[in-house]
Amino acid sequence: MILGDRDKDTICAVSTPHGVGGISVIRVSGPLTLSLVSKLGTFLPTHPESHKIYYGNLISAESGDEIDEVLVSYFKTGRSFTGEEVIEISCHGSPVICQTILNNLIQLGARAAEPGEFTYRAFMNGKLDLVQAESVLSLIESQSQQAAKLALRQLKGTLSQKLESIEDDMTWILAHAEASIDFSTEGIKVVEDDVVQVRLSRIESQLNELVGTFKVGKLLKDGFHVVLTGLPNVGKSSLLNLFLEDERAIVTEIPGTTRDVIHGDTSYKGVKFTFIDTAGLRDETTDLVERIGIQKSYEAHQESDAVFFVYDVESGLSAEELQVLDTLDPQKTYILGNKVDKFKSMPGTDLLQTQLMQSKFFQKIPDKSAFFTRKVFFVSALDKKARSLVLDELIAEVSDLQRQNTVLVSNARHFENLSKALENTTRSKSLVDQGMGSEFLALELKEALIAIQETLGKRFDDQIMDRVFKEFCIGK
Ligand SMILES: Nc1nc2c(ncn2[C@@H]2O[C@H](COP(=O)(O)OP(=O)(O)OP(=O)(O)O)[C@@H](O)[C@H]2O)c(=O)[nH]1
Ligand SMILES: [Mg+2]
Repeated sequence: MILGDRDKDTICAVSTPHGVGGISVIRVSGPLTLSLVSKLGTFLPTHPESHKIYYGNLISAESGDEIDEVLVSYFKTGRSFTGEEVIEISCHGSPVICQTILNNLIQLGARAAEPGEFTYRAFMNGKLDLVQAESVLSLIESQSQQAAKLALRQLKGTLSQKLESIEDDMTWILAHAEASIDFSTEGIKVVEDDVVQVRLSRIESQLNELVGTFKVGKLLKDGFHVVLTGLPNVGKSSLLNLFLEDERAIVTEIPGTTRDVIHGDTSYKGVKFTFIDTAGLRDETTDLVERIGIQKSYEAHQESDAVFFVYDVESGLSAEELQVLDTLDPQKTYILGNKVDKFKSMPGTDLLQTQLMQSKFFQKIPDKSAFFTRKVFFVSALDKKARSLVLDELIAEVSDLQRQNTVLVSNARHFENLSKALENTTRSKSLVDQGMGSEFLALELKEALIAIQETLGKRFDDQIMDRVFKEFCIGK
């Protein structure tokens, strides 16, 4: 995405979704913006005011035909999204009109913008750092209120500020370490090891905290992917419909009803959930379609954030079900005992505990009592309460972090860089502990600093730019 000379071109693109709409917005950015648009919109004054809207007709410079009745917003250099002179033309939302305006601008000397080029220019002109540029994309793509909130917080710079303060601390230590190297022959100590250790510990704990938020940050950004699994007829599809609040899957009393993987999205307390219903697991089926469905069901487990293992409380856990449980990852498995409506009183966990006791699955759980309070539910697909009962528990961790207003990391690139910075910081600390010279500390900490600076885009190369901006579409 390093465009070199092309950075000085005046670029244009439709910034609203493609297709028919009430209005569409065409964005133009670059040094020739006003002079080019003025050739089509002769109603514009020679010196328009920044952030003001002008109304008039656009006339084709070549044919003299009227193109459309439009509103033109003007943003002067230094006061726009990209930092350059920007005009946004709001025209009627027809692809034909948009294309005619773009063609006219291109004929006059503008160039069609590359994907993400407006945001790229904002970054190059210092309007946004790289973390903020990425949050523009997250905000555009956000599919839930919480994801949008998170992206907006990042766009406003909460994560960037935190990273900058870490960067300051690192720079301080590096400066002192380097000064110590210079004076080392004279036996002068520029800074005591204790002071360095305190700062390193602070950096380490801040990085640790940030890295630790990635799981939740990612869930907020992309939503929870939950797979419903279990033997045939236990009520997986009924529960899917309950969670989605929609009759999405077919429910019958015939075992083996669901044969393919069924997806559906829903939102709970502003968080996006994708539920995946799968074919009931059973060995004896001779039905080829069902077999493939069962295979897909196992594959879906791997990619999910949570697995809901559903069983029928009336019949209890069978040997076959215990076998299936053994194949699941206890970290992300929840057990849903379904069909409690068939009982007069709520069944306790005693029977389940006894049955689970012998299983490999159970042995892999570190905190068994927490498992029963947090991850076992007795529900009925006929009772709507089950939805909030289970989903509240799933978002408990998210809600906690949200309440504390923690800065969250939700982007894989940030996570990788911060994890690297954390490793280097931890190693720096142990070097100081071992009484190694400042040159070793400087070498190690420099790596950590680079990782932070790459995150913020204070250092970048083609590869980093490509990775960030390839996700964008044209007009952003
Ligand atoms: N009483 C009662 N019946 C239920 C409940 N949940 C599901 N059922 C019934 O159980 C039968 C099977 O339900 P499904 O939702 O199709 O079960 P499934 O697990 O998707 O079954 P397969 O797709 O065959 O694997 C249907 O007759 C449902 O009406 C429940 O909570 N209580
Ligand atoms: Mg089903």
